[in-house]
Amino acid sequence: MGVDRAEVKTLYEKQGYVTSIPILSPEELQQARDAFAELERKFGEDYTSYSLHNVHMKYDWVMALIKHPRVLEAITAVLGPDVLLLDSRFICKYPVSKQSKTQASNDIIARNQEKKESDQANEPGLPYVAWHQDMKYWGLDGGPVVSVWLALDDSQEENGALQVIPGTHCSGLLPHRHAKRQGNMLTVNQEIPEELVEKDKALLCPLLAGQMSIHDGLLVHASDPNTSEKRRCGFVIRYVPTAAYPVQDPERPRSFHATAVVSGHDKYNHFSSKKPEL
Ligand SMILES: O=C(O)CCC(=O)C(=O)O
Repeated sequence: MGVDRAEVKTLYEKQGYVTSIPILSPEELQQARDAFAELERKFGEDYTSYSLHNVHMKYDWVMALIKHPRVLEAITAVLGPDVLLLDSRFICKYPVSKQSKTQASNDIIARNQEKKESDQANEPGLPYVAWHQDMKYWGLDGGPVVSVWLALDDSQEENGALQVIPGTHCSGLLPHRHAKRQGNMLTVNQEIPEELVEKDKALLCPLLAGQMSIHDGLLVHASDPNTSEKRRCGFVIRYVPTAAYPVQDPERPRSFHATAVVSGHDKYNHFSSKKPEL
């Protein structure tokens, strides 16, 4: 099972994303799922839904996913040989029956179970990810950001798989505002106003557990709530070429304290001064 680097690069440049790239063997997938289950037991699901941020600094198995040879084969095909890990986070949408009252009231859940899926996708309160571009959040220049979405569970329409609008990586950075609908999982609650999102062009990126999709930092993407009884856990990894550098935004000061060179060499050291003293 290898990655066709030329195909990945061509598709990525054309569409802004590539999906269904096989990464983990059945044994590797099982190990990752077991290790994640241990974190769920230790921290609880309210925490593991979105707060496992940059835990590659703590757990070798997480760093191993980031440095997985097949992941890096695809990433270096797109970014070239010198690559820096910027950030990582698990994003886990739990089955509708397990979501806590802070995320959705029991009344909403009970009503959801009787409603059609199309209605459920618009239910207020259930965790979802609003339409956005990753670049808006990162504030970088000097190179693109590539995001990996590595599936630990099958990710389908009913449990809120990623959706993308192909080609939007060529549209530049769109305006963002605070999301109007409750439940947006994004850290700063950003969203692109709906009149600027061509939702009729959106495509779902379903993945089997162990596969990944990759998308450009300017690609417009989102995901609906999990209205099923199946967990949807993904590991999101952001990579940049070592030539990229942080842009200071006085409205949103940022620190990059979890970076690491994962391929090639870093002759720039743009991020190294941002690391805390050990
Ligand atoms: O996990 C999701 O549903 C959204 C992930 C996302 O926005 C991203 O990978 O950039």
